[in-house]
Amino acid sequence: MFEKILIANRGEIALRIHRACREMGIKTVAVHSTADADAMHVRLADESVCIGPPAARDSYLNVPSILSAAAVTGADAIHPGVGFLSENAAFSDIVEAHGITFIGPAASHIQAMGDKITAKATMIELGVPCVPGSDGEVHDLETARSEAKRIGYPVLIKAAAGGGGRGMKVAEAPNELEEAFTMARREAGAAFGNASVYMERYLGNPRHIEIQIAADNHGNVIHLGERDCSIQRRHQKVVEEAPSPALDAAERERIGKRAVDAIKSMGYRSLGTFEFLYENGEFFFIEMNTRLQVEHPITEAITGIDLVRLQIQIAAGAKLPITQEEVTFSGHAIECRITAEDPVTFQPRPGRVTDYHAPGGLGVRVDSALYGGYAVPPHYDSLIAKLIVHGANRQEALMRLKRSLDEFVIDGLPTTIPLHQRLMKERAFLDGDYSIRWLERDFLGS
Ligand code: MV4
Repeated sequence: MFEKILIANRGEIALRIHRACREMGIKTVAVHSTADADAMHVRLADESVCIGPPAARDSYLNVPSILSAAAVTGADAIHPGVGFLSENAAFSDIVEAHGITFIGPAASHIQAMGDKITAKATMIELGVPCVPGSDGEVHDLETARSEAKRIGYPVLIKAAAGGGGRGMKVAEAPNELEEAFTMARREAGAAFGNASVYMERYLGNPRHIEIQIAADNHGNVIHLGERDCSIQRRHQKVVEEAPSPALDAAERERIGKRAVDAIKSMGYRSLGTFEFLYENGEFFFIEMNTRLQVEHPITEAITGIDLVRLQIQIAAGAKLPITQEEVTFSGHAIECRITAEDPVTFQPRPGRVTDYHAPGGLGVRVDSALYGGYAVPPHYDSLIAKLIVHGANRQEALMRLKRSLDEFVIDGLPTTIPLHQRLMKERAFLDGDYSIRWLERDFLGS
């Protein structure tokens, strides 16, 4: 097992990884920007190294700085967390080239899944159901026209390097195709330095359901059920729950097995997530994430498995400690992402926390790096806390969530707690009757 892990991240996720390391008897190295010198992840770590100025590109994305920090402290592994360098194949390659273990999948798998066209081609090959679409990249308008005609309108044009909705354009009818195709290519080129696009049938009202998998280096693979992440705004998830209110055990087992079989054929190792759109009882693969996810705690809640510990054990070469038959799903978990934003306009509003009280009690977990007196810096993602509740069933989880939100005190800056409190009174949410469109279209009305 590793003796010392460098955590190349910040905020609640850095803390989450630190906690797993501590329980495993592994020393931790925090890295931080000058803006994060008094951050909680720095305070708790065994050692810390300043890696640059506030801007992420000069610190949390500064590869030479992070490698130097690992060398100086003698870390034998690097955990990239989420975001930042977590899905950067070149980073994982260079880490490994320095004799340090990258806690994640092989660089080749990060690379392959990072290209959405390759990812989709791989899944089609392996029998995972995908959204009907173009045969790979669409190079020109003429091909776009013939492919759209074959697929059927409305169609969606997507960036191969995409994710997060950038470079994505809908064409409802043939007369919209030229503009959508041109705009998608331009946006993709500007955002990713890669203008290549592909096409899919546009699904109007799906749910976003993702399957968590874990694979070791010895060919053992399990799935840990699904998370329903349909409650989102502008491609930022707001609430996630597990299990999905839309699935039954038979559907879970069927799609879980498909994902497990695909992972086995790929020879993939580490944690991974299959993202699906789910509409009219059908799953359509869209993307695969090759990292730990922000919403992993809801899976931990219903399975009792520490996903970060598992990820570290896998990276160290261990076999999965359990088989699929030994995975049990218990109760229901919901996560609210609390951000330092105006709860109505969603404008980021960083500031100093004057008073802080986190809720507690049975089935309540708070993952946050906040403390009283802490100044939330303006340079990074506005996520400041995740409230995760677990109950014997969805009803109990909802009851606990409402109570915990009422108990949560974060004073000194606006947060989205009031938004979550309003959500908990919405019939559609309480009934689990929502799609990826619901929050923006029906609840926020924007
Ligand atoms: C789609 C789609 C509808 N039809 N693909 C958005 C980001 C990227 N990861 C995939 N996305 C979508 N792909 C087809 N063929 C709708 C979305 C989408 C979405 C997906 C998941 C969660 C939230 C979303 C919000 C808007 C659009």
